[in-house]
Amino acid sequence: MKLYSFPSAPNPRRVTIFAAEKNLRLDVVNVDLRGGETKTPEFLGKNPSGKIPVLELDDGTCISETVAICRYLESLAPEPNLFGHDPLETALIEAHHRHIEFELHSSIGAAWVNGPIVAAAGLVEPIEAQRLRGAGLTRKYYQRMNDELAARDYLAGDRFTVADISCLCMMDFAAAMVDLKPDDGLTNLWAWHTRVSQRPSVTG
Ligand SMILES: N[C@@H](CCC(=O)N[C@@H](CS)C(=O)NCC(=O)O)C(=O)O
Repeated sequence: MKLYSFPSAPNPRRVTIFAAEKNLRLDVVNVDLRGGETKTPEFLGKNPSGKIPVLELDDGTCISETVAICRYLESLAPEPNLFGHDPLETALIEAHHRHIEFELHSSIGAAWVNGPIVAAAGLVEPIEAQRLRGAGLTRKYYQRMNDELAARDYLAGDRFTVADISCLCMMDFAAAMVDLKPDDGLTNLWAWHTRVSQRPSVTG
């Protein structure tokens, strides 16, 4: 299986870590994201959204969207389970995961898309108010996670799940590329970050 990726991109990294947890081998193909390779007719044939990650199976079938790819990998290799064992746990993990995608990811995304790196690349006309709003909501979400992690070791409960992978990748991206590193005072969040960053799937 081929994974279309790009070194600093957080979404393909989610898939890479997810696959490593499952001991599944993916052949990584790095695309020229900044040079527009994901917008070529050839790549749009793999994913009409023109985004990575894309998982290409040996028969040429392409799966886009991080969560769809991870669900496919979970079906191929059910253990270790990362999406939930039973109806209730699956629902609770899904809820936490959606909060992270729809609240944290979208806030970081707004700060990124309207920030200096994307502007310098001439890709989007930045809107400063949107950048500030995204940054403010990101910081608010960091505080919320810090509060939640006072009562448990992982984001969706007492064990590592897909929600932790999604959060780790976005938080690292935000710190490295969007000038949105969580404050040092968020000690529960940083303890969680250290805990998950030490996993073999993350250290590589
Ligand atoms: N909802 C998609 C988002 C994918 C996404 O935004 N990927 C970024 C890289 S991390 C990308 O390809 N950006 C290029 C673009 O938006 O043109 C997913 O979860 O896979």
